[in-house]
Amino acid sequence: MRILLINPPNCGRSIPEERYGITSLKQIFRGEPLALEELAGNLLEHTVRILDLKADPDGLDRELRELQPELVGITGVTCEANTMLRIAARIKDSCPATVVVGGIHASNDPDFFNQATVDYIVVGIGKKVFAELVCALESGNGGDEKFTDLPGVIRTTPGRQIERPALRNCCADLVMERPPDYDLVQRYRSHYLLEKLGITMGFVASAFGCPHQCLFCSIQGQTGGGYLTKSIETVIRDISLLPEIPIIRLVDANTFGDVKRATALGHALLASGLHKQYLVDIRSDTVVRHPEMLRQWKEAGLRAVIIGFEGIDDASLSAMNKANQAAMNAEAISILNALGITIVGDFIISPDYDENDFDRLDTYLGARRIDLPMITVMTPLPGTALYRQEQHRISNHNLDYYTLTNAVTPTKLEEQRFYSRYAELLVNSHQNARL
Ligand code: B12
Ligand code: SF4
Repeated sequence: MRILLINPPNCGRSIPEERYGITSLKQIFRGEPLALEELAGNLLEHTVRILDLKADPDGLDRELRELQPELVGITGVTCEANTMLRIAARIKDSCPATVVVGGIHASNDPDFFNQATVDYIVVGIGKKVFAELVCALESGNGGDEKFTDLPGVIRTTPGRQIERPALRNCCADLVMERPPDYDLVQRYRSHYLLEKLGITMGFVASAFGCPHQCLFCSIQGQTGGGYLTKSIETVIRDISLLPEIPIIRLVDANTFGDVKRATALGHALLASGLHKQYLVDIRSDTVVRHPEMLRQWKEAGLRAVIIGFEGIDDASLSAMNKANQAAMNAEAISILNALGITIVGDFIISPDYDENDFDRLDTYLGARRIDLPMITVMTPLPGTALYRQEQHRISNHNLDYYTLTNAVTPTKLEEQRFYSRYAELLVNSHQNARL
């Protein structure tokens, strides 16, 4: 089958920019569409192309003309969901291809895609089941009922309620024996830069899901709450497939969810002689409980960790169900500073922030060495526990604004003041930013 896999363009709208001319809060992100490379790696029997509209925004008509796809797969996060539907509509207008959507938004909010321009929605990890769906469609037998037997696959029924499949992803769904097809994005490689350094960065997935249940987080929707890891050999193999790339971002939500395995991975990276630098996600409590593991990872090339600190006091952490304490965050910062590991620190500001809350966070960030603070606005993403809690307060339902840099519930401060303080916070905390 001829298959086109599409990564949406950089999209998402900005309230501070549109209403108040504050442009500094809108961000441009770069990185390879690993989801599509993973899917393509399990479609070796087919003719597959990846179109990355983030790198090649005008490429759609050309790809449709050249490949004449029989099936199109589209990925995307929540702020890209409207764009995914627009792309689906353009495809349906121009060719008879079957359209399949998947990814983090489709997994958390499949109902959103129950539209005439979409044929199938894939919920969850998808690598195994997507190949099975393609085979079933290619063989053309069985009818729609057969496809709905595939775990995580939903046949759209516009105008009628869809049935959400029970999600029980397991290690077999990772299809480890088939690596991501990195060659398919070779033509875009120069776009995948760590901008501040001008160094190319590659993505490798080593684990899926997370053992925790933070209120705002949409990762649960991907694995149904499970935490699944690739074998150490698979991770080393995938990294080796990017020989020219000096920096590897392990894109896992939580690389260290299983400490024994993470320690073994650190040893293997050191022994591999790969000589790469790594960026990984870790929780602060893991750093505090296992500093020796961090020391060993540093030796293996760990350059930076991304930590969801989220809040600066126990009350806010507890409200987010973070299962962590402010003291852990403080201790983790000291440990990482002492080890010389760069910290990318995620913080979430609430639309309920008042002047005092902004002052406190500003003071907190000024007093600590967090090399690159990333500050987002608490956003009830559809499908999350936070969404169920905050649903009645949501004043902006247009998913284009769900970039995590807009308030979609009313702000306590006057709105312009809220965004001015937010922008000011970023300027102050980024004065000595480094990665
Ligand atoms: C790498 C990454 C990026 C890269 C994405 C590269 C790209 N695609 O162009 C970049 C840096 C560009 C990026 C940008 C953003 N990101 Co981002 N990103 C991630 C990260 C760390 C890893 C994603 C990944 O590659 N995973 C590995 C792949 C293999 O897994 P996967 O994506 O889930 O895909 C699998 C399945 O979902 C499924 N699947 C996926 N797509 C499809 C499609 C089809 C057809 C099928 C069948 C199956 C399928 O199969 C895949 C293989 O098993 C995640 C966190 C995480 N750990 O998931 C956040 C994450 C996805 N990002 C997030 C966000 C919010 C953003 C931004 C809005 C910025 C921000 N404020 O953080 C922007 C959006 C871009 C824009 N403005 O338009 C959120 C999304 C939450 C949500 N529900 O929207 C996440 C979950 C992090 C978080 N903060 O919680 N991101
Ligand atoms: S620890 Fe991180 S990945 Fe895990 S649930 Fe919390 S925010 Fe999500």
